[in-house]
Amino acid sequence: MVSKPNPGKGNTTRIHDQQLRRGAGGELHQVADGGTPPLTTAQGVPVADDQNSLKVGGRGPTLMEDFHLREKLFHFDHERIPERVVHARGYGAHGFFETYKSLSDVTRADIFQRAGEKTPAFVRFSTVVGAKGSADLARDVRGFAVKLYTKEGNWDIVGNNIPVFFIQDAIKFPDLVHSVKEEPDRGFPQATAAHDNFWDFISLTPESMHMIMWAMSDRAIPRSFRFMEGFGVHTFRFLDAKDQSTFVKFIWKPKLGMQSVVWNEAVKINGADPDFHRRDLWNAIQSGDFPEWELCVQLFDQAFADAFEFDVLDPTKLIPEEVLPPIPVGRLVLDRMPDNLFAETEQVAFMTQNVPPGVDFSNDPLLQGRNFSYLDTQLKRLGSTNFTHLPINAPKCPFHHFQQDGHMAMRNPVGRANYQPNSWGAGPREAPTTGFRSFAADEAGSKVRLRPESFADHYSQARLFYRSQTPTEQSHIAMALGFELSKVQTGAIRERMLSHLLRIDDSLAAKVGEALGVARMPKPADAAVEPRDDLALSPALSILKNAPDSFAGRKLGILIGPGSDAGLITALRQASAAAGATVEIVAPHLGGTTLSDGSVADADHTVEGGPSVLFDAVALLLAEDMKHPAARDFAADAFRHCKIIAFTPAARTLMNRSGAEEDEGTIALDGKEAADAFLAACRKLRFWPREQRLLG
Ligand code: HDE
Repeated sequence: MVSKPNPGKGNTTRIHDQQLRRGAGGELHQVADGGTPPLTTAQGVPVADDQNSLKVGGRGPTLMEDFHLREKLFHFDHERIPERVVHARGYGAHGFFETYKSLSDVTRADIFQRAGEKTPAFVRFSTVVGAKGSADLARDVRGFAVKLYTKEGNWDIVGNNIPVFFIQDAIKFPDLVHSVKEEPDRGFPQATAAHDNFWDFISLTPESMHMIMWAMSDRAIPRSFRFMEGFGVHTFRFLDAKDQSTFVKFIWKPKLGMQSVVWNEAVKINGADPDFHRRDLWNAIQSGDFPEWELCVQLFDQAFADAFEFDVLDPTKLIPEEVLPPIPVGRLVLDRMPDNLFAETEQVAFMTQNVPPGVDFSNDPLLQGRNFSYLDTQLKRLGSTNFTHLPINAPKCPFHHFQQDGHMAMRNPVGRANYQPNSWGAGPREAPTTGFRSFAADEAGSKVRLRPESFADHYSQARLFYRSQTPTEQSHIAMALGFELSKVQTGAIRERMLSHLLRIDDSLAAKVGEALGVARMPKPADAAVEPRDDLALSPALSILKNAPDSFAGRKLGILIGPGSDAGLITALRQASAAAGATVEIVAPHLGGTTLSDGSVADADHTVEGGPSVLFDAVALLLAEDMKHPAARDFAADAFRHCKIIAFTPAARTLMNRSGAEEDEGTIALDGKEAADAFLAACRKLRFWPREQRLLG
C-alpha cells in the first residue's frame, strides 16, 4: 500500500499494513505480535515502525528526533571495514585437524603429542591481488591460511598454494604489492598481474624468477580450493622437550588430488560464475562432501641445511620432495561453513607470529618481517587491539593475561590485580617449564643491510620447476607468459623479461619471444652467480604427473533437450554417484523438458546460463539437434578445453557444428555400459593430446 498525500489535512496514512506482516509466500516478518521476537534498536528498544521515518506530515521534513532512523543509517554508514591490503577476496570454513601419531621426538607442541587428537580449525582461502569483489579465477597465487585452535593457544600457518615467494626480504613487500595492484594514476587493471608496472618490477627483480614460473603455471588457476596444495613456505623450527631444534617445512596435500583449469576456461568462468571457487566449497561442504588435506612435514637438521645446495632461509627456494620426502602427520577436514561471512571469514585475523610452544621461527628475512606486519595490519583492519576478543580469533583454550582496556574491550581483568608480580596472590603467573620458549640460537655479527651470497642463485630452481613439468604444462607456462607480456606496452620491459627467460630455458624463451613477435632475442640477463648444472628433475612439482586418476569431487554437466533418453540420464547419474561426482543438468528451459519416457525434467541451468566451463566433463545427451548458439559454445568450449565429452548420435550434428572432432576423449553414448565407460574415462580429467593438435 502506498501512502497518499492528503494536502487538505496536512497529514497522511501511516504504512503499517498486513502485507508487511505476511510476505507474498506466506512467510512471517518480524512483528511483535507474531510469535517472533520484536525488532529492537541496538539499545534494545522495541520498534513499532521500521518502514517510515518520523516526519512532519507525510510530505514534510524528517525529524532529527528519529533516533531509530539515525541509529540505523549511522550503523549502515559504517558497515565496511578496510579490506585486507592483500588477500582481500577470501572464503573460509571451519573444520578440524586430526593428529596421526605422536611427534614428541621432534616437537613438544601439544597438538602433536597424541594420535587421534582433534583440534578445531578455521581455514581461509584467498586470491592475493584483487579487491574483495573481484572474480575467483584470476591468475594469482592462492592464500591458504589455517588457524589451529590448539590447547596451548592459536597456531596460524599462513601459507599459499605455491611453496616459494617473489622476494627474499620483507622490506620489498610494499613495492611488490604496489606494482601488482591497479596502477595508481588510472586505477586499473583489477585483479591481474598483466600490466607494465608488475612486469617492470619483476624484470628488475631476478629473485622473483622461480616464483614467476609457478605463477605462470596452472597452479595459479586452480579448479577449486579443494584441489590445491598449501605450503607454509618458510623454514620453521620444531623444538622438543629439551628445546632441541629440528627444521620443518609444512605442506598440505589435497585428498582429491590437484587439478587446474586452462586459461581460456578461467577467463570464461570469471564471467559465467565469478564465485566459482566459493560456490564449489560451499556446495561441497553443504552436501557433506567434506574436503580434506593431509599435513606433511619435511624435517631436517642443521647438517642437512649446511649440505643442501640452497639456503633453507631463502623463501624463493624449496626443498624438492624427492630430496626430502614429506611425512604425513595429520589430516585437516573442513566440515562447516561459517554462520556469517563478516563475523568469521572477514574478521578472522591470521598472524604468522601465532605459534604454540614447540614451534619456532627461523631467520628467514621474509618471515621475520611478516611477524611484524600481520599484527600491525589487524589494528588497521579490525580497529582495536581487542580483535582477539572476537569469537573467531579468541583461543579455545583457557587464557589469562593482564592486557586491558582499549576500544571495544569485552574482557578485562577482574578484581584489584591487573599486573604481576603482585602481593594479592591473584592472577596468572608465568609458566617457565611449559610456556613458549624461543630457540636459543647463537647469533653474532655486524649490523648490516646485506643479502647473503647463499641467496644469489635466482635461476636454477626456476629452471628445475620448468623442466619438471609435462610438455602440456610447459606450453601453458609459455602461453601464460605470452599473454601476460602481450599486455605490457613497454618494449624494454618485455625484452628484459625475455633476457631472464633465456637464463631459465632457451625453448621457453623462444616460445614466448615468438608469441610476442620479437625479431631478435636479447642477451641473457646477467646472473649474480652462475646457475647450477641441471638439478635432478622433481616430478612432485608437476600437477599432471600427479593426477589423481579419479573423478571424485568433480562435476558432470549433461546437456539435454526434448526427447533426451531418460534411462541414459539415470545411468549417468548413477555412474557419477558411484564415482563420487555430482551432476548438473543443462537444458533450454529450467523446468519442463519432456524426456523420452514422457517424464518432465527440471534443469539446474539454462543453456545460456550453464556453459561447459562450469563442469569437469560433459555429456551431450540430445535426441535432436539443438540450434541455440549457446549449445554450440557449450560443445566447442568443452572440446577446446580438452574435456572428456560423451555424445548421443543426435548430438553429432552439434559436435560437427562446434568443430569438435571425435578423438580418444570423446565417447559415443549408446547405453548403460557406455555411461559407465564414460565415467571411467572421466578419471583422466582431460584429454590433453587434443590441445597440441588444436594449437597446431
Ligand atoms: Fe602475507 N600478508 N605477507 N604472505 N598473507 C597478509 O595480513 C605480508 C606472504 C598470506 O586469509 C596481510 O591479515 C608481508 C607470504 C596469506 O586473512 C599482511 C609479506 C605468504 C594472507 C601481509 C607477506 C603470505 C596474507 C594482509 C612479506 C605465504 C591472507 C591482511 C614479508 C607464506 C590471510 C592480513 C587471510 C595476508 C603481509 C608475504 C600469505 C599485510 C609483509 C610469503 C594467506 O599483513
